[in-house]
Amino acid sequence: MKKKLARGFAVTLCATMLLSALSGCTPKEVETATNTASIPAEPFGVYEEPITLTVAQRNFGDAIPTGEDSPWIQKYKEYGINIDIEWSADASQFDNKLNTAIASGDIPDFFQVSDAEKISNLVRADMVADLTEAFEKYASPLVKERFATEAGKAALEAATFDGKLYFIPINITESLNNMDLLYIRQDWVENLNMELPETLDDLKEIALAFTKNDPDGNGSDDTYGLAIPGKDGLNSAFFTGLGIYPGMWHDGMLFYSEDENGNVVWDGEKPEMKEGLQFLQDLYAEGAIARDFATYDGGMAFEDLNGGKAGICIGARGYPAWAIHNTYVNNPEAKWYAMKMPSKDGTETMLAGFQPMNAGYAVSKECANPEAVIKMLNIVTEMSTPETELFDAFYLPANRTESGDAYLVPIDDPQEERKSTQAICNAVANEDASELSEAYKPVYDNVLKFVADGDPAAWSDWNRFYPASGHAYYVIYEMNKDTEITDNLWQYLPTNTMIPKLAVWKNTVDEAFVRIVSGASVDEWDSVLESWATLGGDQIKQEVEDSIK
Ligand SMILES: [Ca+2]
Repeated sequence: MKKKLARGFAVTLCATMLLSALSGCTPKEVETATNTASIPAEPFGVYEEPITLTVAQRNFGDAIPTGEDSPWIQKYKEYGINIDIEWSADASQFDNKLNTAIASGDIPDFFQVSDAEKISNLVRADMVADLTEAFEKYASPLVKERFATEAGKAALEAATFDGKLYFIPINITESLNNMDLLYIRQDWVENLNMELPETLDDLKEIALAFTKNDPDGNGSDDTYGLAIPGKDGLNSAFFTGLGIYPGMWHDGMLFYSEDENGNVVWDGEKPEMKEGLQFLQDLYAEGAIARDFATYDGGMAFEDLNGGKAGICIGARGYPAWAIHNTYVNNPEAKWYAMKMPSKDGTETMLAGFQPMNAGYAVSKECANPEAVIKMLNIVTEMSTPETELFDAFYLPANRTESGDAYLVPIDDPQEERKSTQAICNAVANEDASELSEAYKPVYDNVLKFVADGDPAAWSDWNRFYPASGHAYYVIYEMNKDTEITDNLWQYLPTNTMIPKLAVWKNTVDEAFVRIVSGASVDEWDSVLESWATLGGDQIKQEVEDSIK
């Protein structure tokens, strides 16, 4: 898949011209930095004559200083890199301030960009440096190794425009990390003498029994099946049971795939979409979904789950850590079982691959030493990775309490969660933590502690990391090792034409979802799709098609 400049730019031209017109600025004419050639290409080479980089920094109220006193900034100094914080802002104000800086043409040497619109504006306005050569020459073997992973390669490609690398991608994740799971009250299933679901029909039967057959055995009609966190709870993982992925992904984009004729389609256009809506409508009609789910937020859904009112939910691998962790505290009989969504016929459900990054570091075209940012990336990576010469446990990701913005150029191993899960699960299986990194020993201790004495404080680690089916992280990283993943045909951040259209579309879909699940005809979905075609659906589909030619 080769990305063309036209993908992001022809379509963003108007927005950027508007931006320039409003601010009265035109893209700056700047010379390409020429002094990199005289510096030997050493990934950790110290600048004999210290250089200074200006930076814009987001603040998160971190415990560790994020300003000049940051241990990271002190560390960079040892390499002859002085960091001058030109401006900083709270996370809530940072984007506004950055927009103003971009519009006025006055950007610092480097800064984080976390949305597609700014990324394409910066490239279109020719304000950011081409990092291709600096990355090639200066990136350390370890950094290159991280970017050589499947997720790393895809992220680099997403940050490459017209063959030039303009951003250092961050927040790179493996597709497996985005996999949602079905969580089900196993103790209720057992109370009702039922079996865990193998098909969607089984799941429906269980949801209805949770609603009607007193699964908690208290003699009162006080439970229901599936908790949905509000009208935008059109949970994509639910539809994976039908082999489609119609929901909005985490960076606001839709999932596109090819139909049997090889045409690009949004998954919501496939016939399985109506099947799924019918399934949910059936549950709602029988009271197995809360009557007022449309007014729910996440907190209300979690309250129902933790309070023993609802027995099924669909969500991320972290749910046992922060969403449903109080169920066991409230009721030591409660057992949450994590599993992949069952499918129609009991075969394996699909896994969907997302676009691999949602943010990046940009370097100003006026920065005299773009390679210094690559060096900082090398230093951070080395210092936070055990078994490297520069490693210092203080900088280990698991030991850091500050946000990534404090150390300015973070790149964590995209496979970190998979590797740590495997290490923890292996250690627990062998009851031997001698090979386990210090950072993961508390998790290991908790898993064994829960096995020994059922300590509620140890429940969420046990529920996630115990090496057996039913345990969230084990299910995701160990039981899916060889699972084939269907990648979204669109692997980039949404373009400027997509962003506003998708925001409107999301509202339309949310409302249609509520209407249909609450009882309107499933055929209403056809007219919703017709309106989408003219409101942007066809145009976006064309962009997706063009991107894969
Ligand atoms: Ca009951």
